[in-house]
Amino acid sequence: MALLLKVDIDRGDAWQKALRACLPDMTIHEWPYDGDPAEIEFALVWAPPRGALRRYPNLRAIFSIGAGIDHLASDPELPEGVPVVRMVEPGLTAGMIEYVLLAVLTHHRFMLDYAAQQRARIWREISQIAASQRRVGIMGLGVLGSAAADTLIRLDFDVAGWSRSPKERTGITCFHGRDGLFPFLARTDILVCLLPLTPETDGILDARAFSALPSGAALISIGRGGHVVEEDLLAALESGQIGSATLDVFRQEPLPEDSPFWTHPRVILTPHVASMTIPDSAAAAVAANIRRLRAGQPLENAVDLQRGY
Ligand code: NDP
Ligand code: OXD
Repeated sequence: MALLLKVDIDRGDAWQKALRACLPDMTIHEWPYDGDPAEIEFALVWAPPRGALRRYPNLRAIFSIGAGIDHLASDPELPEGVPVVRMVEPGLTAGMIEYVLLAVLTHHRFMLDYAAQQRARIWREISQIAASQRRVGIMGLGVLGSAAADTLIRLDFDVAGWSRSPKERTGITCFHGRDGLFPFLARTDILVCLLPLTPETDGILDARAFSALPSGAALISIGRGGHVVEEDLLAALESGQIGSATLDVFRQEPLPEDSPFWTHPRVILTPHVASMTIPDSAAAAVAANIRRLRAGQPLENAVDLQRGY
């Protein structure tokens, strides 16, 4: 039996090496695979073409290369009854902590303003605010949101989180559900979106959400581009309601050349790299789950496709 691997072409070798080290008995076929479909027992994939995974009659689990599984859930022809597992691995979490910290500190310490002042040769201090006075709000208190929140708490930021179900977390003011959304936004100076993209969260960052934030709030959008209504964000940036933004994910990726975000003076953007799955640590997580399945134990981090994450 074999594992089908579909990753970015330039990461194939690193993945092959990592998987061979953790699963020495597994045959690994890289996408596209034209051999016997019955051989494929596991798929480890990012964004397979619609219906492609239906070809494999003996598929026992689909592992997403990334934390998000919207690239799979959006396939109406995904094979039925085959569990889908999202990526949870320490390398991906560590990378996300770094990015959130970098972005929060960038806004907290006015780095966009100082960069503009530098270009204009202006020497001017902006009054500093204590981290304890800076209210960071994290949408999505899952694996990544919680890890980022814990790090920010250690730096003394005033952290709140918003999730679907109620939570109690030391040091985090927790809000949940639709009723909790607007009170959460109202107390958030720096908003970090780390939600999964689901029918419920699509377009959640719209004009109403932006106007619920304190004037001049910063946005860090690193969940999925579909969360943001881009015209509403541009309008909010124009009016100053959103003072600055760090954007890593977009409705259309790669971001079209004519997008106004490329040159917006109040925007920092990166090409969907807030964090990346690290083959060595991720292969270990996938291998552990395959061993679990083979031993008749439940898979870890299997998603609920109905719920969308
Ligand atoms: P998890 O599944 O661990 O956490 C998701 C969180 O979102 C949970 O707290 C969940 O609430 C909350 N949530 C889901 N739906 C709603 C809703 N309708 N209302 C309120 N809260 C909701 O995911 P991860 O932390 O592992 O990853 C989050 C996302 O980050 C991924 O889905 C992906 O889109 C994005 N990502 C982006 C990367 C990048 O490079 N830009 C890299 C990796 C991930 P509850 O706890 O109640 O279930
Ligand atoms: C993602 C990821 O889900 O890279 O975006 O893990």
